[in-house]
Amino acid sequence: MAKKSNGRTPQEQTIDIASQEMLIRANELGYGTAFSRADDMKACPIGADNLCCKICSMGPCRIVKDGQTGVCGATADTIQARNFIRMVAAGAAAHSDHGRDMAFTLKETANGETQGYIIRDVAKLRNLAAGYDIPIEGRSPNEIANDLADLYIAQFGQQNGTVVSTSRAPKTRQEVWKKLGVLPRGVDREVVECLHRTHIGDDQDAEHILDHALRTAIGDGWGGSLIATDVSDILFGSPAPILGEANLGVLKDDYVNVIVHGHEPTLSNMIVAASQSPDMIEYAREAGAEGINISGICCTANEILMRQGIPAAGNFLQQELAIMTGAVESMVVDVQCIMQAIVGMAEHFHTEIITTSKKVKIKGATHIEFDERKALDIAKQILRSAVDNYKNRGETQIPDHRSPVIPGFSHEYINYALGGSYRSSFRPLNDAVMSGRIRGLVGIVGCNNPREQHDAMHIRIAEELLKQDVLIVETGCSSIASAKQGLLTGEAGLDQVGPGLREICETIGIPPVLHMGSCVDNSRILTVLAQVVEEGGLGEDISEIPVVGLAPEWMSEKAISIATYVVASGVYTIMSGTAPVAENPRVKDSSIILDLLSNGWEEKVGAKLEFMNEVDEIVNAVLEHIDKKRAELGLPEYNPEAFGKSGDDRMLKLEELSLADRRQAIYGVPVA
Ligand code: SF4
Ligand code: MSK
Repeated sequence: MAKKSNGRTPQEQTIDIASQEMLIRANELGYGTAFSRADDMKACPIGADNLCCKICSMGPCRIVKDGQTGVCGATADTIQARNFIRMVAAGAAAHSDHGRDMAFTLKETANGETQGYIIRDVAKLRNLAAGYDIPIEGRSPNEIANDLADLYIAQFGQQNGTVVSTSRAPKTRQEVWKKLGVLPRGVDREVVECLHRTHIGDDQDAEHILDHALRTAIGDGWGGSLIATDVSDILFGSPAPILGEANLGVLKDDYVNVIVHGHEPTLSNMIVAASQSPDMIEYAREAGAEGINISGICCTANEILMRQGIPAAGNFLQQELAIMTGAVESMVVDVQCIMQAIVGMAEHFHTEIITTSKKVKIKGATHIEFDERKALDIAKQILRSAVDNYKNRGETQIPDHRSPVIPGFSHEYINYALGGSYRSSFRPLNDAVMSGRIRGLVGIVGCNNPREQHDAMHIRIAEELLKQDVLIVETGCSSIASAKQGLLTGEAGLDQVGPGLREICETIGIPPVLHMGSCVDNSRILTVLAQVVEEGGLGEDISEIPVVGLAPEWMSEKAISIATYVVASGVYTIMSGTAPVAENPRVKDSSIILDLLSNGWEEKVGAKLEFMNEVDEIVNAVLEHIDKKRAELGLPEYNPEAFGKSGDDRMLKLEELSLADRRQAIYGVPVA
């Protein structure tokens, strides 16, 4: 475990200054981290291209030269397509199982079987239910929620028909899917079929395999993930802007620090509530602390940051680094993106790792199983154990770095922000794109990967696009990267953005990068795009909007599923870092899969999936695509000179002038 990195310097490993401080400490103490392990472990070149197969015991087979096949005769493109769809299946399963659990929690809450949960967003519940023809008039929220939960639970095991929430995509998009035969029947059914098709001796046509990848991913984005987001909003409230902070400096020396890490909002929200209860505060004070300080890592951080303003301690690659501060009493984890290495790191300190999901145990961690029926009791049990551990704390080193952040731009809030409750609408957004003040829209999502410089791609791409008047929405670890760099506050980012985008941000009062939640909340981006289409003026389908999806530092199978459903929805998408399938110059057939994912999918669903590694190359591809879509819509060519002469900026400049000059500037002619 204790190992010094043989590779990059901390400054080369991450651009985040707080993380650099912790990596210097890791090197001094001789502790290994994901960064040093990535430096020390050379990736297998055949696996990196996804040109190996171990689906049956006639293999494992490795394709390393032209014309070579597996023992069964499987060609390079078949093997790569099978590996790709299995990643989609795993990613869709993770998101959707989360969605299923949320739907069961809604059902139990509606029937009074949970402890501490209530239906918080009755308006969203009623809107959604009405959209699915569930009667709402004269019925209590619990009655409506019970029916909506039943409908949602049924979508997972449904055998025939269509996953009901796909009806929230634009009609034109639904037609594309229907024609192609990729409307998902049931979320689970499509995942199971991925595994069946890729068993030895089944589907051996790469294009046909990838068609099913689209179907499975649509079942994730417009099914399981959308259900997870809907239910989280109903139970915990739809996010709206709120002030928070991000980075390791949110940990507090004189408080009991508890970090929640993973993805599900159910336990983390209850831990936040319990930490604010007088009995728990008193318990912490009796132990000599000022109170209990909750913060988050990864998407659990996003869930409580965007709803309650609870600070984010960091993103994916900071989970070990947070423990290295020596100030964390407990790290409470649920599902997804939890590195086994945190248990080993915690052994050097006093931190207790607590697993809570029925599905996740880690050897060496304490397991306190979460049960929604006793949610508050379990949350308090976990906090008491953290307080009891406070006395074991040794020397601490908390980096003094944290940035303010304004998260919470749900689809519903954007609607409200643009038109108020009287006339909520996406019209101003569409108009801003049509006029060219906003050149186009980009979603930057996804993870960190220690094989890249931590946070660097997310930030460099975002900074370049903001200068080009591109409005950015972000989720997951990408949004935490931007939060740490101060891009998610109103004023801080505005001196870095183009003139047209700046006018819009100043007028509406929004940051140029909008935080839209956790990685399961990429479904929010889908519904935003559906509403942009519905509002009119930017095409009849999502594929006509000047929009691009980016996953710069992806690492998880969920990211592959996300990229696939974003493309299936009609959005050109670029992933960078390690490509899940790559071309090997010695294996001619290995180019087939890349062509199917780009040109093949463009023909089928109107959007490509591509892989690029250089910031300039990515930014140019994004702008080229946005400008192409603008031209196809007949919109004016992007011209930054045309804007930036109205709004606050102009007024501020006017104030600097003498009265005569001010009149000249306003009226355009000298005025006595
Ligand atoms: Fe090899 Fe074919 Fe078996 Fe894969 S399925 S391991 S290619 S024999
Ligand atoms: S947590 S999937 S590292 S975004 Fe959602 Fe971050 Fe990627 Fe996990």
